[in-house]
Amino acid sequence: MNFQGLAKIEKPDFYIDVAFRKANKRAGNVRSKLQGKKLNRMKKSKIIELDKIATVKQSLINQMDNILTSYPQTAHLNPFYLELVKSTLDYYMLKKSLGALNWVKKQINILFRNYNEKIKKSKNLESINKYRNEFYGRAVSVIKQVKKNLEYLEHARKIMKEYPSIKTGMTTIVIAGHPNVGKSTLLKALTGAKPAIATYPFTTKKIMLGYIEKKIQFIDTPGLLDRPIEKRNKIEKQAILALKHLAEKMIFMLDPSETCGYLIQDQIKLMNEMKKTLKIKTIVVLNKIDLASAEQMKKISKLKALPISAEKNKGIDELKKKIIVLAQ
Ligand SMILES: Nc1nc2c(ncn2[C@@H]2O[C@H](COP(=O)(O)OP(=O)(O)OP(=O)(O)O)[C@@H](O)[C@H]2O)c(=O)[nH]1
Ligand SMILES: [Mg+2]
Repeated sequence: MNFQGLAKIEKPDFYIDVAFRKANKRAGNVRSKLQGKKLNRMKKSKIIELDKIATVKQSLINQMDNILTSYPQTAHLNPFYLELVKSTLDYYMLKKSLGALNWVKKQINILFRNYNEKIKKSKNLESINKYRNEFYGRAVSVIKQVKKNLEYLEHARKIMKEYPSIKTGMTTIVIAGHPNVGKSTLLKALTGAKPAIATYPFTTKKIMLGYIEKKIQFIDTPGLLDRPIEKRNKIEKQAILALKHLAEKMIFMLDPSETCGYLIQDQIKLMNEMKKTLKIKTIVVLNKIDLASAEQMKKISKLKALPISAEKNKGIDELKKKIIVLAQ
C-alpha cells in the first residue's frame, strides 16, 4: 500500500483558480479561431462562454477525481491499514469527506447542464454574460461548501504519509521479546542487508523491516511487543491489535543470560502473554547462548526452543530452515 505518494490536498481557492485560468486560456484560443468567421457577436460570444463553463466544469470534476482516485478506498484497505486508519483518524469524517467530493462532482454537473441550456437559449449578450457569471458563482459556492472536508483530507494525508510501507501480500513474521534481548541483531543476521526503517504511528520509535528472498517479511517493533499488555496505553494496545492483522507468525526471543536486564521468568511470562494475545504460530529462540551459563541454560531446558547467538551467527542457518518451513 502506498500512502506516501498521495498528492497534497489544496484549499478551495486553488481548485477554483486552476479551473478559471484554464477556461480563460482556452477562451483566448477559441476567440482567435473565431476571428474572420462570419458570425455575429452574440453567436461568437455564446460559443466562447459555453466553452468556458464546460472547461470550468471539466477541470473541477477532474481535480476532484484526481483526489478520489489517488486516495486509498477505505472499502479496499488491507485490515492492517484499516486498523491504522481507524485508530489514527476519524474514520467517519474521512468517509464523509471523500463523499463530499463526489457530491461536488454531482452538483457541478447539474449546474453545468442547467446553465449550458440557459446560455444556449439566450437571446442577447447581457443574458449570456449573466448566466456565465451565475454558473461561476454557484460553482465557487459548491467548492467552498466542502472546505472543511478538503482540510480534513489534507490532515489525514499528512498522518497517512507516516504509515509504514509494509508489504501486505507476503508471509510476515514479527520478532518479539523484551528490550535488549537481541531482536534487531537477529533481524540483521537473518536478512543480511540493512533493515528498512519505517515509522509506526503508535510509537515514536521506528519499526524495522527485513526480507528473505522477497518471500518472507520480518518486522521488528521496538517498544511494542516487549512489555506486558496491561502496562499499555490505549494507543499501544491498538498498535498491537493492528499488528495482529499483519503478523502470521512470531519469533519470540528469550535471553537466558539475562544480560538484557530482565529475569528469565519475566521473559517467559511475556512470551506466554504474547502467544495468547496474538494466537499465531511461534518459534521460540534462546539468544546469547555464548553468554549464558550452563546453569542458566538448565533452567530453561524444558522449553521447546532453538538456542542461537544472533551476534556470533550461531544457529542462524538452522533457524532460517525452521522459518522457511513455518512460512509455508
Ligand atoms: N554476546 C551476545 N550479545 C548479543 C547477542 N545478540 C545481541 N547481542 C547484544 O545485545 C544488545 C542488544 O541487542 P539488540 O539487537 O539491540 O536488542 P533488541 O532486542 O533489538 O533491543 P531493543 O530494540 O531495545 O528492544 C546489543 O549490544 C547486541 O550486540 C548474542 O547472541 N550474543
Ligand atoms: Mg532493537
